[in-house]
Amino acid sequence: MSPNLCLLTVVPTPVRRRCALHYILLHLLGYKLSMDDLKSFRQVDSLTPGHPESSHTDGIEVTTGPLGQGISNAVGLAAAQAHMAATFNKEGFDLITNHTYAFLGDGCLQEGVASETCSLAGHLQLGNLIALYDDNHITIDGETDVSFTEDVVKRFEAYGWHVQVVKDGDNNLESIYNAIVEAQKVKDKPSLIKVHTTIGFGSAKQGTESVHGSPLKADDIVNIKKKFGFDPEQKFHVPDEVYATYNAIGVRGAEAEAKWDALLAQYAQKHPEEHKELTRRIRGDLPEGWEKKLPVYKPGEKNAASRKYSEIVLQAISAGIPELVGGSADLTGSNLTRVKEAVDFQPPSTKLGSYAGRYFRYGVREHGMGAIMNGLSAYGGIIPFGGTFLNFVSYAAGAVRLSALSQHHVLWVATHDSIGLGEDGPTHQPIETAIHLRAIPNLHFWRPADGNETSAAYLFALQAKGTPSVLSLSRQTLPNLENSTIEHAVKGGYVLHDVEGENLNIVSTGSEVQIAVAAAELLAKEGVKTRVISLPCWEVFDAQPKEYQLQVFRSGAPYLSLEAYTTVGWQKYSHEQYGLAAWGASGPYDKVYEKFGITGPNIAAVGKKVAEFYQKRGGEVISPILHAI
Ligand SMILES: Cc1ncc(C[n+]2csc(CCOP(=O)(O)OP(=O)(O)O)c2C)c(N)n1
Ligand SMILES: *[C@@H]1O[C@H](CO)[C@@H](O)[C@H](O)[C@H]1NC(C)=O
Ligand SMILES: *[C@@H]1O[C@H](CO)[C@@H](O)[C@H](O)[C@H]1NC(C)=O
Ligand SMILES: *[C@@H]1O[C@H](CO)[C@@H](O)[C@H](O)[C@H]1NC(C)=O
Ligand SMILES: CC(=O)N[C@H]1CO[C@H](CO)[C@@H](O)[C@@H]1O
Ligand SMILES: [Mg+2]
Repeated sequence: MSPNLCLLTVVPTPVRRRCALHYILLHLLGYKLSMDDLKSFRQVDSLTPGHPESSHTDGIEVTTGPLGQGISNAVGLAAAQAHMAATFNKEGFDLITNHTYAFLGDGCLQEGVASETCSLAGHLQLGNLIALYDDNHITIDGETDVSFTEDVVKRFEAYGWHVQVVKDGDNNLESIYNAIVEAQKVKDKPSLIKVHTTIGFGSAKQGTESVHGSPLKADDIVNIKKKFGFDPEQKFHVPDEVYATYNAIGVRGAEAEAKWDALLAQYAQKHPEEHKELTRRIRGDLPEGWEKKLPVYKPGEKNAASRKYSEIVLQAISAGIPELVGGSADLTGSNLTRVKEAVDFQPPSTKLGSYAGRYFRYGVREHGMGAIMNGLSAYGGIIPFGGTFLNFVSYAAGAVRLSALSQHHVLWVATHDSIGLGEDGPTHQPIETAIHLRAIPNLHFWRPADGNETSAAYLFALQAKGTPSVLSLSRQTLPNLENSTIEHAVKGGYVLHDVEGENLNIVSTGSEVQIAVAAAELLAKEGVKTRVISLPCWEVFDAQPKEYQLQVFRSGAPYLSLEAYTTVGWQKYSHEQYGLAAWGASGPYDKVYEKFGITGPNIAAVGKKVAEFYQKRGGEVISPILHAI
């Protein structure tokens, strides 16, 4: 377990001064941040980037920067604590007791994601969450009068929070302290402490937006230092007594940690099984042999939608992976994300479940779900997954990209993944979503073609510690394709249907792979020998040895890509592309596929044209993945 000096989780809001304050506190408290690190604030390759990054700097628990994410991550951290405590604390063993503290500003409260998550935090009665709101009436554009005049106290009371107001946060530090102590006593509600402050307190520019981002003038800095009793000549100087004061806090933290370690050791004696589980989960190791439970299918066996294959996987592995904590943004029935024996994660007083429950009812809050899952993952011991329609993963984009940047192990079970969802029409049919997700570094976008590929996607995604995955799953039924093994699919791409001396290759994903196979069969009858490549995950395929990649994408014949999305990006793996030129359409799904020409016969016709074009043109057809750099 990481050294935990204060036994606090502090989630900062992403404002420059607060980022600097956070780094300074970490330095004073003895985290691995030197004075030189502080001096290289915001410089390339420093440990003190412009906004704190959790995978980068010691003591940073979540990456914030986009406003509203930090407070939302805090809700996830607090929920994780409630869950882990309910799962592992025993009589006499109050092992998991963390409070989560978050600082937030006007900007965070204006962002919609904070409303989603703070509303849920109130419902969940997360008494261990304490948020301090820096109520300074200023954002970048100036006075909050121009856009933010709501009554935050009433709003949070309506969410079910315990709210306190500190009138003079500039001078009355004791009142802040007292409010925190009060908040700690409230066990059945999250707490908001609204602290009235003056931005840039002490500066000639205090109380104005100009102190938000631009450095203070030299003479102003001199005045401030004098005002607070510092020597204006000294820079980057910490008086010894300040180090001593903070050191004492560090020592207190180290003592608390030693005590905690002793408690954990006693727990190991009294509850050996639970201890083994808890420490395994915190290390982030999966239980041994879990993957043996993954379903495999015979060719032609039970056609099903890949969302259904996904449900079968979850049902098969859930009992064996207790850290898998699921949920859905109000699409449980459609998403098939809730296993039969699941208990809801709910405050016991609601009688709807318990904190030990492993199924979150996120409500219709996709962005909030994403940000909360990041917090659940950051806490440790939990692998969260959340269900929604693939199209609505876009609603959560702000949280999804932070998952990838912060290396959170989070899974999205994204169903209704194309025009194949049918009647709901273009508002619900993802077109651009896949390429957006594929463009995010350190994110795996999986689009399995059948049962085996769905098992492969879960196998890879659950083992990919430090990488979030989006599993794109169909609403419509898909056959189990001959030659689609788990071993093949975990490579991200493979030859599903091989021929010698091919005239054409079709590369496809998910529900369109069967259409590619049907086209290949029709083409064979016309003498156009066609290979079919299934490419369920670009990023995983791109990480394979070049030699393997070139076996799959060998030179010789043209490559045609087929996917019921925009063709943008497919140029990387193909010479010609077939997909959707614009939005989808509402109608029965097979009719919608027909409308856009994504059928065996039409793709065969398109494929024939492609093969003939390249034959006629002559010359060598080089693999689309062969490049100089
Ligand atoms: C999602 C998002 N939008 C915009 C910004 C740019 N931005 C950074 S700070 C800020 C204003 C923050 O105001 P407030 O939270 O009140 O902080 P204060 O200036 O009072 O410290 C804005 C708009 C951002 N970081 N994230
Ligand atoms: C919660 O508390 C435990 C025990 O004190 C500590 O090991 C852990 O790091 C804390 N978690 C967070 C997220 O602060
Ligand atoms: C699924 O994979 C297993 C082994 O991984 C294989 O035996 C089986 O034939 C595959 N099923 C299909 C439909 O290809
Ligand atoms: C499956 O693979 C085998 C061996 O490569 C091959 O003979 C067979 O034609 C393949 N099946 C299909 C449907 O491509
Ligand atoms: C496990 C689960 O929640 N299954 C549900 C899936 O959705 C169908 C209808 O949409 C329900 O009948 C199932 O109970
Ligand atoms: Mg402000």
